Amino acid sequence: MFTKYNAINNKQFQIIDNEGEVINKEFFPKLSDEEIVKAYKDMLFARTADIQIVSYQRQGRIYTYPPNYGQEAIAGALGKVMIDDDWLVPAFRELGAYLAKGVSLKEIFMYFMGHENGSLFKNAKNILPMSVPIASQLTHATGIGYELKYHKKKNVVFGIVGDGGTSEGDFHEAVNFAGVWKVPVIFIVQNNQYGISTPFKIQTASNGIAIKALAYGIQGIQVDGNDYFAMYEAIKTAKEYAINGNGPVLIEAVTYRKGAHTTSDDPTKYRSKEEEQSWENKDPLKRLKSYLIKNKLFTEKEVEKLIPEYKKEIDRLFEEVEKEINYEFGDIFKFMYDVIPADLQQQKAEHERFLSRKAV
Ligand SMILES: Cc1ncc(C[n+]2csc(CCOP(=O)(O)OP(=O)(O)O)c2C)c(N)n1
Repeated sequence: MFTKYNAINNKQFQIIDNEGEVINKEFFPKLSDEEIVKAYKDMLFARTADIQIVSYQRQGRIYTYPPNYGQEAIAGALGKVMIDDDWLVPAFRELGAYLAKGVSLKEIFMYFMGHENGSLFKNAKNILPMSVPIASQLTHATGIGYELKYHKKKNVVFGIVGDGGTSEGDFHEAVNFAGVWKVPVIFIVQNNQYGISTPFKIQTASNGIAIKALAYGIQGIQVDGNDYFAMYEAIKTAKEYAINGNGPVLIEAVTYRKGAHTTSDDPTKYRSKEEEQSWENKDPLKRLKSYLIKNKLFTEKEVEKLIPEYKKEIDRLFEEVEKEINYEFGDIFKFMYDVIPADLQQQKAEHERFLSRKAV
């Protein structure tokens, strides 16, 4: 695959078109029909959860959330390739991958409700916490990769970052040293065209991100990030390549953030309806659904039946969290320092005064 699709010829790797038609039979993945249906269901579940979480935020029941919609094929494909022993070093916009790793939806809710236990990831092995300081996670990914290589382990690290994150120094440090040390790290850049309101064309003068792999002396490939099959095949091939001691791979997954950056952002301020519409045809769920329907693996009716079932389950879990979650005043000051510094003590005292006045 890397002979045909690589950073030098800058040819985007694709397997299905916008209508779900297979246009690249040579690389069609070896997945059973059941596995493909399951992949679609997982992506649909992630999207349904996303939409529900945004609505909880609008109801004032959750603080903030970075919607994933439009990007589900990347996390879905990664979730399928990744095994328990592989490491997931996430950013914050890959819900399907956390769920595949064993993170519970309840933990995700708690995280965005500002609760400590939201980062416990109790049943997930080999995962770091979500990383909001953009790209800082990638140096950890390279470090973990070093350990895997040192101990001759047969597993890999998946380090996730956005297009905006590639402009950070940490991206350079992480990818550069991964190349020098030839460690088994797959860097997946979710190029969703925006870093908040900054469009990709002013993020970098480079012709894409995959091409940057060349300068680091590593393998790079640009993939249609809205094509589940292409993402699956690219990630799987990259994993085999890295496990066989060939070093890291940089995957640029070209996609579109259909929603807002977070629930406190309004994308109508910086992008046009026409632009949004043009990406609508490339929607990853639509494309995979078209494939399934064409191949008689699934029907529109079945999809319509699934969504309310998923919603019900998601609401049930959210209501459980609302009942279980228990904040105590002072928690916010408690967990960062052994001895609370003077400025935080002052803030704590001020807040206590505020609450006592509010009580009167
Ligand atoms: C080091 C750092 N600088 C700035 C920010 C503020 N910030 C939060 S998200 C974001 C944009 C990230 O864009 P991108 O990496 O493309 O990821 P996306 O949000 O599109 O998934 C910025 C600048 C931050 N969290 N961390």
